[in-house]
Amino acid sequence: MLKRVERVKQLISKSGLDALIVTGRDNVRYLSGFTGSAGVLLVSAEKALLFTDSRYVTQAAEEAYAFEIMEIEKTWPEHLAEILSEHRDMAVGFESEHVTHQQFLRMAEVLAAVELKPVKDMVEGLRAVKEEPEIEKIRRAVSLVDEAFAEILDYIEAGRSEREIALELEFHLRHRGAERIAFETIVASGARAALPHGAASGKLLEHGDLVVMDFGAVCNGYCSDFTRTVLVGGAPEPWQEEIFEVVLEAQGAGIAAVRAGVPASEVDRVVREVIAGRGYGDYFGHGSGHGLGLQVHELPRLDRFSTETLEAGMVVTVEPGIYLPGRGGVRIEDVVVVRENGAEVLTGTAKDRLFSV
Ligand SMILES: [Mn+2]
Repeated sequence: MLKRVERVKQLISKSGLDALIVTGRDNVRYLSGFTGSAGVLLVSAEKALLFTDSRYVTQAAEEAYAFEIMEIEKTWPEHLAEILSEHRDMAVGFESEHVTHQQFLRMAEVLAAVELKPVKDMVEGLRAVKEEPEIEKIRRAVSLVDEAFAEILDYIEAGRSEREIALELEFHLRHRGAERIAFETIVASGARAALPHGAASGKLLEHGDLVVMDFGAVCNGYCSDFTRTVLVGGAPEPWQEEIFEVVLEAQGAGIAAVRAGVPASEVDRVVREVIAGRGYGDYFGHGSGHGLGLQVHELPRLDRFSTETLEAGMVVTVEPGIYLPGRGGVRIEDVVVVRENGAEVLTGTAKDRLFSV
């Protein structure tokens, strides 16, 4: 944690700030180690303070050992104002994406003597590049989804509902040690497989359905994210086989493009080129992937608007899909670590053929 605090202190001074107020829950956790739901940090060249309420004082002292713990009795802006009262004309950054409008009004009122400056993605930018122990936690979360997927294959059959499949998947994840699921489990079958984010519904699986399953586990705070598409019963129809092959080729091309120094948008371009080249460009709307860590979606983004460059230690998904409205869809998603000389694929589940169950 100390190294992270030192790095954010460098960013604070490089941005012309005297201090930073950290309110994003995952940013608080990343910098301090504190996992509770109510914590605000103040970081400056001299100070590393954690404000929390009486419920969390003991826990905060244990987890955030590098921070001075301040118990909040009123609201955190008032406590910050007391701490900063002797510092006039100070430039204090706040996380504009992690402050409500009400909190901002309160800050502006009680911190009138300091200059409040909105900051975006400062801690998120640090979080994008993982330390090896973080990668190990993600690796564990990925191994849980691999195991749960292997378990679910025997369970999937015509007549079961998407929600039953989701429940069973979530049971396997929790049973094997996941703290929780990383996001609402997607099980989308038949025509619903054309909905890129079709949360599991009461629809029953039918013979011949493609089923897109997208789910993740959280281990030690770190997420996994995984998608495979299976076919319920028998042999695929030609169109099912074709979109599966195109998605598989695009996903492979994307993974092959991942390397330190490559623009994140380049991975998306390569993926999109394969899909468009086969005539399905209009049926792939979302980005090709995203970073993951404490959050299931974090920096960098792998889409055409991304301005980030891949760096060694980033962990990203590569997840193209093709969605044919009214018919069905296919998505394949793996988690990879960006290394100097290419991608290290963490996901272990095979993908070279359409699973038929
Ligand atoms: Mn994803």
